[in-house]
Amino acid sequence: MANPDRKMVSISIIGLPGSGKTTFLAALWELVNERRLPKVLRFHSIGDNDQSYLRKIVKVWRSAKEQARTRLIGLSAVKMNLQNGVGNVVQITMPDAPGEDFRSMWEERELGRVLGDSLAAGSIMLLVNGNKVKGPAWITERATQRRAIKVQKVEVLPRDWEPSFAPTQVQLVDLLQQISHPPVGRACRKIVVMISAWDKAEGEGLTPDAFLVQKLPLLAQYLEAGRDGWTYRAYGVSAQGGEYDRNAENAEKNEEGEEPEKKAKPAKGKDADRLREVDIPANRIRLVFGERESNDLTEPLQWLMN
Ligand SMILES: Nc1nc2c(ncn2[C@@H]2O[C@H](COP(=O)(O)OP(=O)(O)OP(=O)(O)O)[C@@H](O)[C@H]2O)c(=O)[nH]1
Ligand SMILES: [Mg+2]
Repeated sequence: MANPDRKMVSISIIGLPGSGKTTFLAALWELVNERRLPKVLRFHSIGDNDQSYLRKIVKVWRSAKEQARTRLIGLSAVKMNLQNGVGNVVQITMPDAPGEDFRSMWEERELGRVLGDSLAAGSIMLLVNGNKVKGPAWITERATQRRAIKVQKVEVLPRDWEPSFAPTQVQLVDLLQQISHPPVGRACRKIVVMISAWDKAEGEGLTPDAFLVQKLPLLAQYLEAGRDGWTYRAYGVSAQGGEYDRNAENAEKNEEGEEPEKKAKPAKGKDADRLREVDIPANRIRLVFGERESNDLTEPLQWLMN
């Protein structure tokens, strides 16, 4: 039976395939269980939660290996009983869904019952891989590039448009619009935009807010305009702290042609050895908010809950 003193909070972690959802959850679980580091929320109890999935992904995270694509496992329920500095206990529910489920909300206009129920209420954490943003192709930019390299415009045959051709930000804005209205969800909620793989994105010298405005202007303007009543914050997160070793199962998929852009990359992550040597593994984590940096992944959860 549910404990009456315990607050129940649901946070839906959403994002396209490869946006860093599973890695974020693994890093969060590592951090809340790490007694040596200060944080806003820490582990309280197992309760009646099944934590086998969290234990499994944390093991992979600690070994500095990339997580398996969640589509190979399917949606997993994730529940954590956490406690704040004054002893209040909160049970946070954050299901880990395959990014393909969010992609099919855009491409096929389809949504399964279990995922639909989890998106209906509560706060949202939107993961966007800062290393994989597919930007719009501007005609003026293309023309300038052609002039610079002195290449004539080639006549391309018209191709039928498919939803998968849409830029990342178009897919994400549609996703947020869908979950802001019945029958899927409701408006006026809190959202954290987590720009993941921040170690790859930070080289541009932008704050997470500036990254959002420059790289995903449609998403930034949609949130800012407040039409669906979102209250938002943007963070940059490096849940691994750098590049982990590739997962062989994911590589196998690539060889079958599903994600060919990764095929040529080496199995060894360039930062993996260094990260495995960090004394307290949770110290690999980095979270950036404005100009501030910490490793407290529970701070955005606390903001989403209040
Ligand atoms: N460099 C770097 N890469 C990261 C970081 N976090 C995640 N990644 C990489 O991003 C890719 C996707 O990470 P996942 O956590 O599996 O993403 P996901 O959203 O769960 O993906 P699906 O399960 O397919 O929906 C993997 O190659 C990760 O290694 C990070 O902090 N730094
Ligand atoms: Mg995943």
